[in-house]
Amino acid sequence: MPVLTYGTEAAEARASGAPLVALESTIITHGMPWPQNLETAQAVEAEVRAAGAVPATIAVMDGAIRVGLDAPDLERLARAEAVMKLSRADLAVCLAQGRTGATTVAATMICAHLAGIAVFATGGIGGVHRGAESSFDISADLQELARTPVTVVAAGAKAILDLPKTLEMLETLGVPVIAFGQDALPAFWSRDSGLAAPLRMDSATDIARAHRMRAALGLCGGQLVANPIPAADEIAADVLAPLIAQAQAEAAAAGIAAKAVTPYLLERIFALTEGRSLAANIALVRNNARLAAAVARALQETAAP
Ligand code: PSU
Ligand code: MN
Repeated sequence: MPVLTYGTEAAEARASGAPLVALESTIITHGMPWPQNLETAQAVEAEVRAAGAVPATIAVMDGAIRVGLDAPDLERLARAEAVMKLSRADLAVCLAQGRTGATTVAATMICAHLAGIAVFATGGIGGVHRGAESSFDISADLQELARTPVTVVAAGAKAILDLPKTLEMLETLGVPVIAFGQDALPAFWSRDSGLAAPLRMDSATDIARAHRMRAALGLCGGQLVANPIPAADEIAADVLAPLIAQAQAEAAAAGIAAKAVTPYLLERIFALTEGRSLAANIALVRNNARLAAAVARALQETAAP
């Protein structure tokens, strides 16, 4: 069996040259509860289609990388339990053992690049965790952005992280962090992190040009487009701050570590906001899907310099 397989819609898009947008699957299996996870995955795919591109949700199923999940597969993944959370380190092992795994931002970038897909929409990337100076917990997403040439549209890094350290790390790694349509770096559930973004762009065409320019210069790595959540859907940062601190303290007390940290914090913040964080999360992923589709289309119209 080939390692890389395509869903029906993605295969058609490849044949006809239609613009594709990659979507991750960890958000489905580890980021949201059933059944909102499936509803969100379907809604995000619909946003990409409505914006004139073709969605390709990526996961490992039955020992193959699946680029584009047909409807029954998407539902099977959303219902599945004991799915591996795959980053760069885990991908080959999951495939070799014929297991099912959900791809994080890092693993989705790798698979998208293998499939020739240049644009990827997610919710928020992983980053430098608070307390990383003692835990050393820094998401492999950051390294991946430094080495794999995919433009990732996210609502910034998740606000549960240490955002100043995450920005410093991205700068060190040479990753362009581009706020879309504003000067401030967005903070996932909130539009403004209180930090200035290093770069700003206001159109999908500019983002596509910068993507092509990096390739022309032979620079490895991708770009992070930080797209603020729509104003109507945001949760103010000062409302969230004490809840994030509480979730963090609970995670520490419960001894949560490594891959379990991000899913644990997201679930606790969901409970502490009485579901508001999930509604915001859904809104921001949909918003990112729309922008990613616009970038994928613009890339097709942008010649290499
Ligand atoms: N965005 C969301 N929900 C999520 C994630 C992102 O809205 O669950 C996932 C992504 O797959 C990201 C991962 O790559 O969390 C980061 O995990 P870690 O911090 O363990 O690297
Ligand atoms: Mn981690």
